[in-house]
Amino acid sequence: MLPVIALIGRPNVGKSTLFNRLTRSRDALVADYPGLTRDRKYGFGKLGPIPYLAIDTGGVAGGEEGVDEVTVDQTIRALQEADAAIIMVDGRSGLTAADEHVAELARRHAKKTWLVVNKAEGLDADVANSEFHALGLGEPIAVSAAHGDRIGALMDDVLSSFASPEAGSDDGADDDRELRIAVIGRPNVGKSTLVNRMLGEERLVVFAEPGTTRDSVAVPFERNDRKYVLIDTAGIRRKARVHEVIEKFSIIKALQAIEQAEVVIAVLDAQEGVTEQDVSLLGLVMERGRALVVVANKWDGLSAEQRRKVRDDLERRLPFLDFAERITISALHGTAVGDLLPAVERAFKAAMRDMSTAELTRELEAAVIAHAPPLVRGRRIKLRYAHQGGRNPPVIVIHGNQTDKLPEAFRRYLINRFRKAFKLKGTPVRLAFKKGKNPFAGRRNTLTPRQERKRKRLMKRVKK
Ligand SMILES: Nc1nc2c(ncn2[C@@H]2O[C@H](COP(=O)(O)OP(=O)(O)OP(=O)(O)O)[C@@H](O)[C@H]2O)c(=O)[nH]1
Ligand SMILES: [Mg+2]
Repeated sequence: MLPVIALIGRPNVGKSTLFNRLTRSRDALVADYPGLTRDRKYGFGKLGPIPYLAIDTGGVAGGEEGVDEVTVDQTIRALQEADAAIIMVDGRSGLTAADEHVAELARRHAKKTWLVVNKAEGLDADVANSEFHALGLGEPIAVSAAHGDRIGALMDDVLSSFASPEAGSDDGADDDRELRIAVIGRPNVGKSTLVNRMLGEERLVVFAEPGTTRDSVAVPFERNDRKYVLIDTAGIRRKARVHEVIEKFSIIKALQAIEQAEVVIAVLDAQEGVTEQDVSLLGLVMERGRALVVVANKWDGLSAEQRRKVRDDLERRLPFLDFAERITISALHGTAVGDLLPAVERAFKAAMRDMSTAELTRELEAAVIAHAPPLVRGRRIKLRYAHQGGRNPPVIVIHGNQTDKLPEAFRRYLINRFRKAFKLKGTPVRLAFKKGKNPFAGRRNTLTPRQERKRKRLMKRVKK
């Protein structure tokens, strides 16, 4: 499980600014895809020693301004879902009644707290901090979220109190290892019905056990000599009323499941269409780089007209998911449920694909010949060679000149070329760009084709 960090504070102290910094993809591998919501409250982060999940909250007003009950409720819920809270105050405007109110919420609901004095750039840390000792939340830490000052040190401190997740589990390279599949989606889209269908009726009893909000149920099973684990994020069934599924939607729970799985099955309700929450959840799957199968459930009972509309909706609202297979099913009747595991296997295989430097570079060259990159101030952007920088998801590292000027449309063109050439259906693909003449100097196993040929020649000579 990733540690969950909630950011709380009164309005305008800089919570969202810090959240954006904490969840920004470090290497800017995630491109700006059209249709993808940028405005997030939940996100994966990796600034510091271990990865984590961050929650942004609305500002809690207090004192003279009066209390907004909805925001307070949401803040309390965030604190309950989180393992630690960063309480933010504003070092320029000083201590306010609202800060006291926020501190009180933190004392009551947070498991661990860090008091952070923001907007401290250019201020003496001791002076900025002095009046906030009164909040009784320990030694304040002066930072600047906007400038990034001391954010690294803050996260080192916050995260050092949590154990690092098991190393090496991300790759999933081991063939014997079970394939972990997370089933996610909004409440009532039919996740439990689907999971039961996939497992067979006899496993139903598993789901009668209550859990907590944070827990998902992990169910191992075997099919065709292959081991799987289904991670079901569906809600809790109270024993008293087994027939009624009481499902409390938690994005954090979904994110934890995405983190633990190699492949995600995202379930939508075809009768409801694609909702805002679906889009933002799917965006998070993509941002995390997980292989994905999109399932439109409740396909039964839709007219031809309605079906066309849902198909349109999927294209129009989820253009950033054009890489994923879409399967229409009826979990209730079992229609097409058998297509899911093969699709999951295809997506996983694509996510784990190995691509040689020679093949990648050949495809890059062909792409550039078919469609030349643009000129920037009279100089053509040069893309020279490519090699694989990771898998699950596949990362393709491209070396050249002025690569930071490459337009988004061209990046997408390249991704589509690689996708076709290497059959990367079902997985996000990431491009990383490197500038400079000889980035491979002194490194092993990352030679360009030309360097590789030279190395082989040299090796032959050495052997003689
Ligand atoms: N000088 C300075 N300004 C900052 C810093 N961090 C944020 N700001 C500014 O403070 C303002 C509020 O920032 P937000 O991140 O939106 O604050 P928030 O806490 O999310 O606000 P609410 O969501 O409305 O509660 C913006 O104008 C930011 O640019 C900082 O470190 N230094
Ligand atoms: Mg905000």
